[in-house]
Amino acid sequence: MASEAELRKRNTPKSTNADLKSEQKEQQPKAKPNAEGSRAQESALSSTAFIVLAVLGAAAVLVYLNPAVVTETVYEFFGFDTDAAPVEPTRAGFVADVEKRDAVKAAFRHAWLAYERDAMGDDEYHPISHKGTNLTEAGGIGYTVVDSIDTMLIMGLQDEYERARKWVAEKLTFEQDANFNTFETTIRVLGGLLSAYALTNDSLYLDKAVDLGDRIMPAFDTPARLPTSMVNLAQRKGVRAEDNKGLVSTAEISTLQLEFRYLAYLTDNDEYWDAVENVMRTIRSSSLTTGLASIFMNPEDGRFVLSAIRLGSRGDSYYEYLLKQYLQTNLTENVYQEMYNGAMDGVHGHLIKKGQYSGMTYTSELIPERNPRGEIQWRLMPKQDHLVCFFGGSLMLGAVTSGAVRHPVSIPPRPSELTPRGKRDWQTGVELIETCVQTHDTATGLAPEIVHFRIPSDNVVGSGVPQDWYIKGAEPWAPAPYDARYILRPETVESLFIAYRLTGDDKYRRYGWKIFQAIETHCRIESGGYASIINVDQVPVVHEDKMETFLMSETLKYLYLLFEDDSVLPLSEWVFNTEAHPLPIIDAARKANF
Ligand code: DMJ
Repeated sequence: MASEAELRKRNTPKSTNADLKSEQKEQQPKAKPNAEGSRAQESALSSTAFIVLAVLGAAAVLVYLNPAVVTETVYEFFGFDTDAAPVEPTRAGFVADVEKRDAVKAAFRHAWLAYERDAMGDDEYHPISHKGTNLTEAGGIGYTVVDSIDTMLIMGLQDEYERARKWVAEKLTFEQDANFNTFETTIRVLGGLLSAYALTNDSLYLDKAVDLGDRIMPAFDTPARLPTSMVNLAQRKGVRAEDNKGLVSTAEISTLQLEFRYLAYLTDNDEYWDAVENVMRTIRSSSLTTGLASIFMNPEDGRFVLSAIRLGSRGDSYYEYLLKQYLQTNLTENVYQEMYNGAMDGVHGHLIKKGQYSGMTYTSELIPERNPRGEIQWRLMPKQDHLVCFFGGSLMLGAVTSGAVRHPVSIPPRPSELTPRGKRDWQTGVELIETCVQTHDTATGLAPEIVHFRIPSDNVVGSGVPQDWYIKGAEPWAPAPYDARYILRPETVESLFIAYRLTGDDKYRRYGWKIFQAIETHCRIESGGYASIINVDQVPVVHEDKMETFLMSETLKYLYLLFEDDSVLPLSEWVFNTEAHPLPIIDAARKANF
């Protein structure tokens, strides 16, 4: 942070003195040799000079502290499309908010130390009963430890990190004869190991990642080469999930790519790359003409199965990884840009909606139904999962990369730096983030798991303008529905972090701080750890005895980075996997081959 003297120095713009002098020059010939008049004129002159200096000084302070506000004002004044192309991109002046950043770091320690005390090495933590559990009876696979390691490195928690590393070195084994979810194991454990390796260059993590990757690879042995939902790590065997008739989730099979591609890059073993690229090839050849993807596929024939289309569960990270694969290889694999652009056109054409009362931007789902004649019709369901809140930040990130005329763009981007698609996506991204922030307008200040938006057929009665969104089934006399929970999810703060990095607009930090304070007030367990709550609209809250691993891997990491200097993990050099594990942008010789 600049000292006051430094600020003052910077805030005395050169033009101010010059302007003042020319003003004085102009005034001199008009002055009458009358003493009183001359005193009056001198005093008028010095008040004018004072006002000019004060206004220019205030403007300079504003520009220095928050360039985005000024840029936005200028954009708004002249209209979004009227600016001239800059020769050089502009950049917001990011400074860490040390106090808030360190408050988040303290929260991480509060979570980690409780877990370490009560459950070190167990996959999951229950902070109220002070217990840990494993995902299977066979034993743990480092779900919480590995998911948390890179956050410790980023936060500079050296002692905690050393102990976690020791556990990985001495206790972590994947020789567990049980079925583990292919997607979750990849994004949390493989992603965590690869990120730890990228941040430290410590071969321990790469060796473990290779071991785990090799055990997951047999999951791809299906007729269509789409990975099974589960994998037995000791038997090295893919296992069809009993639920969903052996079908696979689109998001789950298309959210392994960053991890396996980076593993291939590090090891020069193209088999990892081929396995995940095959999945993308199959998806592309089976895709709907709208660019959208149904949430289930059949691993037998590689085709989409008639099922819902949404940006929430089972759909979300398909869209996220289209963009991130394009980012991972530094915008060189055009097929991902093409798929991403097609998907974003589909999303805008079919899923983006406006609330009927306050005009909030939200995303709907499409549900396939058969009409009485047996024809398929798609019904719009105005339901938005908390999970969808990653999408605002993702759209903004896509706008400044896939949707940019040239790279890098200014911070925030100037309209002339974005393509029409980029401008559209930026605008929708900004609006969706506002919507997600507004869904925190609850008794606790935390957003529910699922919100519904009102549509005209709801026939809302009563006076006044109702809020655009509501929690379905939430009635004062009834038990809280599933939708009303907050389970420490990261998606809104993830978007706030990205939006802040791309704009420098302090409002994103203010939103993030409010959410952090609500977590502190309602989810923090005094004896250690944080717990989910079962109803965001009930105070005092009722806790659920679970601390999801993504609190430490994602929620607190994104909050920390929101208040950190932007030289830490710049978005031009790192791409975050869907569990917030940063992986470097790579100059891979290998490119998409389809
Ligand atoms: C995380 O495990 C990942 O972000 C995943 O993509 C979906 N959501 C959870 C956190 O909400």
